[in-house]
Amino acid sequence: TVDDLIDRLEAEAAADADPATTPDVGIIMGSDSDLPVMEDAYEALDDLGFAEQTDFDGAPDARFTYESYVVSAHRTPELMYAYGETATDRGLDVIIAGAGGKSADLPNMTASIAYPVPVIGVPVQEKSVDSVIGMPTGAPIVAVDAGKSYNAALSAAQVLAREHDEIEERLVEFHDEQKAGVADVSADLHD
Ligand code: RP5
Repeated sequence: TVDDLIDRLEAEAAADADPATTPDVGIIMGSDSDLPVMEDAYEALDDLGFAEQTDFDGAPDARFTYESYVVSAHRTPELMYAYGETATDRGLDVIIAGAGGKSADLPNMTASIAYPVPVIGVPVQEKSVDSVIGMPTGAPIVAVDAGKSYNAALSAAQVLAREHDEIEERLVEFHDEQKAGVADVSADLHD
């Protein structure tokens, strides 16, 4: 139940776990119908060598990990509050939050609740952009364009790279691969 999930988040926050064993990136989305868009964030993090972490028990599969939950601002506001309020104590360094519709409130509300943990908002559709980015002065959110959850994950990794050289190296490698890809495509044009 939602209450069980809230209890779990609060227990993890109280556990004072070693930050090296907790998820670094939290991915949340308003509905499982957002998954086809949000899956690109998982893919980007996987590409960078992160692993998905489903619980705090035992050693994670990789040094850097992400978790994901469906958290609805409107259907489960208590869970949204619990997720945002426990973010720091649960060891999250950055949150990616996606929501769709015209009232895509999960990213912006989570940004306010989890502050100062940075939140990268993903408007799931074009019509969700204003709702996600429309924050008052003093209440920041970082956001990508509609549907660009892959870039949200790259941005999350950039945040982590300020602290972790390993992630910075992976990001530079990724960029180099992209450059090589462009060069290859150019070469193919003249074949
Ligand atoms: C938003 O409402 C969700 O983020 C989703 O994009 C949209 C529709 O949700 P469902 O009705 O498909 O669950 O809050």
